[in-house]
Amino acid sequence: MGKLLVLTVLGVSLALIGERLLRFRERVAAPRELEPTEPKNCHLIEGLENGSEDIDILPSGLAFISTGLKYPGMPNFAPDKPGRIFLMDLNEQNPKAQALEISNGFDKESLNPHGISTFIDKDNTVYLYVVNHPHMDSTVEIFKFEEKQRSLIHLKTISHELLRSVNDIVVLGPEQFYATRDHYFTSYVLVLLEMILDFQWTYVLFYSPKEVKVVAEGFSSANGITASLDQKYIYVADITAKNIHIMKKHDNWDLTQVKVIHLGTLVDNLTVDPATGDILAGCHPNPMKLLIYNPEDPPGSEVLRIQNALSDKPRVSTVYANNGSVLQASSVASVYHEKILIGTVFHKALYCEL
Ligand SMILES: [Ca+2]
Ligand SMILES: [Ca+2]
Repeated sequence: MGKLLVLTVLGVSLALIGERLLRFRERVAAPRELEPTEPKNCHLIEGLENGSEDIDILPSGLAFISTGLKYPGMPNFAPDKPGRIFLMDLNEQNPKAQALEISNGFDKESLNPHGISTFIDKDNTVYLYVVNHPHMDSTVEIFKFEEKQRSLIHLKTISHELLRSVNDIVVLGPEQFYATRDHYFTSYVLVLLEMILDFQWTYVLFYSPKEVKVVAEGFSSANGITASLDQKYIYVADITAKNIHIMKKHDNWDLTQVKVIHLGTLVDNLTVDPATGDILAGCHPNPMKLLIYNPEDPPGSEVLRIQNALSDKPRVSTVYANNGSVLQASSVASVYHEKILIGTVFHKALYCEL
């Protein structure tokens, strides 16, 4: 009887793993046919050769761009160079990307910037919050932006036992933010296992100096996060589940799910169009090509716009789609006055007119 029990348990486990493997294959191997789509007058931005993972644009048109992300399993073409934060003034006719100086004793060599979020205080001081992975750890760095000097003054490093494998943040008050955790494990082998078996152990965290708590969980891999214009709703991208969760924000900062919008493509960072409230999603249409990089057959890029996300029938349209011949691995898109800046995990950004 003992052997029969062992065989039964083994059989059930193998069947479960087999089913998860099949679902994983469906999730990552399914190719997505792309109809090439491009807005007007697109050109690549020089200076952002090491990627433009996340972009946050101030109401004044100044865009912050995080570059040089080193992330396990993702190609990096400048592994010895530290990451940097670039600035572009989108009011200029031909805006150029300029690296920002960082002051106040911050260890610039260890900067490995991932998701970013700006916060404007009541006195109009601009703060830039940066998810950092120094030595593959996860911290959130708070910088004060000095516009005249084009520099960032480092104010604080936030670390916490719940701030692990952080991907992106959205700041909604002084030192009050939501952050996503994209993996439960940190070792690459276990991360792969986690992806294949789809444990759904990742979450959204709320951080404030007084309270740190998990406010939403059960994501396959929580990635980009942003807030609606009125800040009543939080939008969370679940990259491997290929969807966006619309969450209601409560007074105690807890989140409850309103709905899930399925997009059928890996959804990375999210921004909101300041003029319309539409969600813009930087997406990866070819998961396998992203996981196994081949310069001869690179991963493509896709940017989707979601209109009326809160209504019964949100409308999803393609803003940009390319098979990788122009733009590889788009991770974010942000708009300002009929202009769009599309960032990528490891290559230059693309700037177009809408
Ligand atoms: Ca972000
Ligand atoms: Ca991301």
